[in-house]
Amino acid sequence: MTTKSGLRPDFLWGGAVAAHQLEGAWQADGKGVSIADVMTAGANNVPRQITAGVQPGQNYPNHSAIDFYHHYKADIKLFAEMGFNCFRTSIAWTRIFPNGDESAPNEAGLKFYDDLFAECHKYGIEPVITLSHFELPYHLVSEYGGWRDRRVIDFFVHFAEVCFKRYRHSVKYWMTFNEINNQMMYMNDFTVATNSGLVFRHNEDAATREALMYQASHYEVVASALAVKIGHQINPNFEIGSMVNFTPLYPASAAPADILVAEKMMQRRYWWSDVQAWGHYPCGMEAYFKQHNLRPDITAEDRIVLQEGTVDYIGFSYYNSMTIAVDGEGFKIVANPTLETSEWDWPIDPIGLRYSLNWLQDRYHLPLMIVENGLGARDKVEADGRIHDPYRSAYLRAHIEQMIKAVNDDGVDLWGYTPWGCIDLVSAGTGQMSKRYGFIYVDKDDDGNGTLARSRKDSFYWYQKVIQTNGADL
Ligand code: P53
Repeated sequence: MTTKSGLRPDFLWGGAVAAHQLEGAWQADGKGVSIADVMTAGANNVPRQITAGVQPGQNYPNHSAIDFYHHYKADIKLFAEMGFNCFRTSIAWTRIFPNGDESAPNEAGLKFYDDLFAECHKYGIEPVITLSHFELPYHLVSEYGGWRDRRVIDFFVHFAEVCFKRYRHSVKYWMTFNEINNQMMYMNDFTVATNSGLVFRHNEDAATREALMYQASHYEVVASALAVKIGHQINPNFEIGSMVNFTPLYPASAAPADILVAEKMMQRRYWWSDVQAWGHYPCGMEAYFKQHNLRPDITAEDRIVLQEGTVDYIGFSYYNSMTIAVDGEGFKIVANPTLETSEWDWPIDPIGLRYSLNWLQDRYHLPLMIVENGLGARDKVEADGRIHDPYRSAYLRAHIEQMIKAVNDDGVDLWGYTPWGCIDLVSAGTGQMSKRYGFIYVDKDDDGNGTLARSRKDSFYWYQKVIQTNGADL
């Protein structure tokens, strides 16, 4: 059965956030320090620094964020007013295990999410939960070197198991690792730190970085598979998905060398979801490891685990496409002259979303969920307090149109849509507040000043109507 738009009647409409980007309260009720708590503020093209522990005099925007920890009741009420029937957030690992390697969880942290999920259910809002969204306990980074250490698998699996048991009746939709494939950009310090808690030492050159990234990634896909397996034992009705950043790579021209390099780089970018969906490494990656003399520690037992813990659906973020051309032995990312870009230089490509849905459906034959999409933009508060943000609804409208085409014309099995940052929060990439995604404005600036008051933007009412009509009235 479908509705007028063609979407399923139980289509999941909501919004997405991550604990570290909105909760604040970084030391409340026994919470430990996470990797996000040592990320300084950056700006457009000014990278955030990862400091060695929390240093005096630095600005760490995630420490207070928008203080959702103390505002969640009022915020969820606003989500309910918009008509959300789902809400994607993450569980801050350090609220449950402050250091990451304890055996007993922190009851106060578990209780916070009991209350949060109960508040969602009060309004018929289904939580969609990411277990690890750039929130590795910092202790695991400083003492174990992050995911370069196999022991971190057990710490994660223990964390997952505790959450699955505690929330077995309050959460049905889960994802293991947020944008697990970002780290393919292993030369970017921020990306490897957020994904895997990898902080490279000075003597670790490019080849070492690459090898460690594959090692950490392997441990993560094993941990993910173990979590899937245990989760299904705890509650067979759980739907546990992977979560990849999906950025299709378009060949810059019809030259066969460009087509091939785009295809090869797609293989290198999406092997994480291949493993999570298929239960084994794609042959192209096995060949790549051999060719490059990469010898990740992959045991025969690991390979069995991978087979036993395949995911139920594919969750993915979609913001933009990228365009790639062959460049000597390698490749380069080039501008796509057919696309406009945002103020933060992200291309805007709604058709790319339909392309992505087709690609993922054909590759995995699994249900899909768009768990992030959106436009980071500056907003202006008018004298009367209103916020006119037609650029935001225009961006989302164009993407929802393509999503609906993918469902109706291409037969894609799509469960839901949760645009990113439904309430303004701290940008992951830049640490800014001024890069806003929300339907709900939060009064706080990049220097941390503001009342934290919430107000409805014009897009709030637009999205409310979209949800009310299940996507028929855009
Ligand atoms: P911001 C890089 C590239 C694409 C998506 O990003 C990314 C990142 C990491 O910065 O992250 C995802 O806040 C991520 C969210 C993040 C969102 O996209 O840099 O899952 O945590 O906030 C938007 O504009």
